[in-house]
Amino acid sequence: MRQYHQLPLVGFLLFSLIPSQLCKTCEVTEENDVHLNSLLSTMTTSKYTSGTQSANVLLSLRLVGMQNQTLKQQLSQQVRSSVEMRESNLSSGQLAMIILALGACHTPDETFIYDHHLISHLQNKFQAEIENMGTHDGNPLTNYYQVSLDVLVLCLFNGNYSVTKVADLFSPENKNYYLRGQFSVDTGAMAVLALTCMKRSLINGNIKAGEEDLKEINNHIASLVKKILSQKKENGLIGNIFSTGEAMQALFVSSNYYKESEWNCQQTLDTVLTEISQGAFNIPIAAAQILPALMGKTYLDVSKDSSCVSGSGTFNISSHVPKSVTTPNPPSNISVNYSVVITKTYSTTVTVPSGSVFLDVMEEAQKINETVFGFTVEKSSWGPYITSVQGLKANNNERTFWEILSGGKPLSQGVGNYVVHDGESLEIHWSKY
Ligand code: CBY
Repeated sequence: MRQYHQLPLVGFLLFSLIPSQLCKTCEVTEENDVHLNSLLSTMTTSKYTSGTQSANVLLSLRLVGMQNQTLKQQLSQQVRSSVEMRESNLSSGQLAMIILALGACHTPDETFIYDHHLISHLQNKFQAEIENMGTHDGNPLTNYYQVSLDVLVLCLFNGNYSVTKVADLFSPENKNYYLRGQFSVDTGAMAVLALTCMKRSLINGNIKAGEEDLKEINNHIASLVKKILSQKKENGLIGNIFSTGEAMQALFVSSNYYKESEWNCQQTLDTVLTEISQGAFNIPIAAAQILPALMGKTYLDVSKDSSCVSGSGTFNISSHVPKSVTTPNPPSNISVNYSVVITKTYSTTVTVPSGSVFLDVMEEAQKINETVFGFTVEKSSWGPYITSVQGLKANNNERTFWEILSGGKPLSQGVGNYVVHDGESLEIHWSKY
């Protein structure tokens, strides 16, 4: 579809000789700005309900050198007030993401981090994750994606943590890398970023540790990179569409751990661009998590002085809002089967307007029978998250959750985004991850 400049041989040779500390990236060319613009308008035209969501978007915009000062100011304000209003309620990874966003680019936001002692709060929250693992069969309070974010941020912002302890925690055999028996690419990628930050600090002498720790960290990175690459699909996506951006970041910073033939970055990039044009990244956090990789940036760039100067051209955000992907059919109703599965299955048929999402079906079913289909929901940065059905509550200490499926297959979107189809069989299962 797109023409790519052939690197002349000399350039190619030079490229192969780049010292291993540098990243190998592939980036979009100017002719694809249109795709990036659609991501940017998803991020800029949304209403932000959670501080973490704003933080993710702010981080992304700062990393790629977006010029829109007013928007960045607004986001930064939202992020700071979410800390002032509910610091103690934030989970460890939420706080880590907030620090990452505020600390990117050496803006006055940096002072906020230190005035509010956010690094020492994060140290405490990270400590609580570790303690919970000690008392609850190795299960953290949240999950390993967040624990990895914690370590990444403690490393980037010179917080205190034990290198030996972290090296042990991040052993690739740890069950927390797996969700429903599947290696979680999102989680593995975040761990590679955290471990790479630690490795760099050790090599630069910023932190002290024994030879053994460095060796262990190296082995973990190697093994995690292998696992990430093993999740590469034929079309180049890694894991699924929503984990690909983070996987790309991990592969950018670890290019000396795999052969050039093992990953065709360009193919991955092309597939992502096609998916963007089909509206796959239509929620702000999804757009925010893919954008840095498309510009060859990673979360490790946060510590660099140059991380926030924009590249050649600045984006030209079109003022028009992209059309919603759901075609505005004339109002008509569809009917779907809906079941709650615990040990017994409870089923019903529900009629909803076409274009409805999974959550609408659950609400209709709840109206039919509150006892059987009653549920509770919480806001998350990815949209609504189901916390209980029939009063049965998901519990991280027991690794239980409510899994959503269609036609027996787990969905890769949440209840607030998955648009249901006529005649579909939807289920929500009491599951273990
Ligand atoms: N973020 C987090 O703490 C979440 C980390 C994450 C790995 C995350 C995916 C990746 C990311 N980039 O943020 C993650 N999901 C986790 C850890 C979990 C578990 C959360 C519980 C815990 N211990 O903290 C759990 C329970 C296994 C889980 N995700 C469940 C679900 C399902 C939610 C259903 C419900 N009850 O509402 C669901 C819908 C899968 C299903 N079929 O049931 C699900 N997750 C999905 C689809 C996703 C993707 C969202 C994609 C989208 N477009 O909405 C995801 C990006 C994500 C969010 N989960 Co989880 C993974 C993917 O597809 N690549 C840090 C915080 C600061 O933001």
